[in-house]
Amino acid sequence: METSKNYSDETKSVHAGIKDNENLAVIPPIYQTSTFKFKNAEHGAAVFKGEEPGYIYTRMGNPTVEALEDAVASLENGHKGLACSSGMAAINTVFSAYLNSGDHIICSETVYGPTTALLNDVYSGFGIETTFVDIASLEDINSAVKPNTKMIYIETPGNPTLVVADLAACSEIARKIGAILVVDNTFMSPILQKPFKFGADIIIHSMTKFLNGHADVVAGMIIAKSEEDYKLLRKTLNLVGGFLAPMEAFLVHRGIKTLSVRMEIHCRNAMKIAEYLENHQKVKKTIYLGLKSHPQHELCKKQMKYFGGMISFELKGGIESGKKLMNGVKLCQLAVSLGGVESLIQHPASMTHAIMSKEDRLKAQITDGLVRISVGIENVDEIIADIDQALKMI
Ligand code: LCS
Repeated sequence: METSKNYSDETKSVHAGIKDNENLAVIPPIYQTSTFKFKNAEHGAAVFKGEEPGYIYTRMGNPTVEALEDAVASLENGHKGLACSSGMAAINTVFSAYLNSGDHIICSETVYGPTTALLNDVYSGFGIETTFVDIASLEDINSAVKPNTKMIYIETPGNPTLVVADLAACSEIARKIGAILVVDNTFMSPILQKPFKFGADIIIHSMTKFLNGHADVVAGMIIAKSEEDYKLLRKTLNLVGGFLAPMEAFLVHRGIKTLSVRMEIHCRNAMKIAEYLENHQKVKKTIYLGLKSHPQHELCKKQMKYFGGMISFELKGGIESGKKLMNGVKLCQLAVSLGGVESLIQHPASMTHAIMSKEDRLKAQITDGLVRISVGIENVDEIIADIDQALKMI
């Protein structure tokens, strides 16, 4: 299909990126090849120079991967996508492309633990300084600005405390200081939130999560808004090498066909589970963007379609009660990752965010008692019954 911007997200999920092919297969073949032939020496030289269209070598481009890139770029209303071998590869490619020694980056203090560690443990060694801020506070962001600030990097909502950034206000700050705004949109997916609409410059996804949706692939995506950004990012990705393999790209593209319906059920189920948790006497605090009690609920209504499939909560008995809950559930699986059709439960302080120092975790309000649920698309009453029987054991 023409990846026309005029189609709805429901239609794009099913058709975007799919092109007519030699045998008119409804699902195009998987180009499981590392390299491509040239017709002759002249053709090879012309393709390398970019004077003739064609593929060269899969790290530099592959039709199966390109189909997925077109699909996600279309869903995000962006210019072009760049598929990466993981979400971390996507993040690293963006940092490598835009940050140089002597630069400063403002990063949300609430991001996936390894993103914090990548800046603290790797990029600091390259002479890049990071200030971690509370992205809910525009004052905090403004006061972190330095003359050499080149990038503002946010996840919204942030992993795992679901703190929300005001996308329009962040892009305004970035524009004012001549920096770029990079948004990790993994928790929302393009169905629920469109960061380009609010002025983001680059979007990142861990496609391991909602985009693929089936917990069987690790993959990432960068979406560029302009040809200039795309060219820089493509050159960087070719050189740093974190390109996505064709089979993985095929699987993610297949997963995206059901993205819009999956997101609807994730959101519906999560709302019901959050209401159940909020009213449970053993639960101290429930964090869900759809609850009126979420301090940024009104902002969420402005910049997202629905409130997502992620819930974090704290039990009155702290971490010991949390452990009992995680050991007591039967239908929900005790595992990290998120965004798949199955409900997963995990403990950020000892799992996804264990790589951060306790001090950094507490600054980001990732308390030891916090438990995170990625709500799946199972029957919601059965998920609640599972949590309920586990809570009775505490
Ligand atoms: N961005 C976000 C918001 C994430 O949650 C993750 C992984 C990544 C980037 C990295 O993507 P990956 O390289 O794993 O594809 N988040 C995980 C989590 O919360 N549990 O396990 C992985």
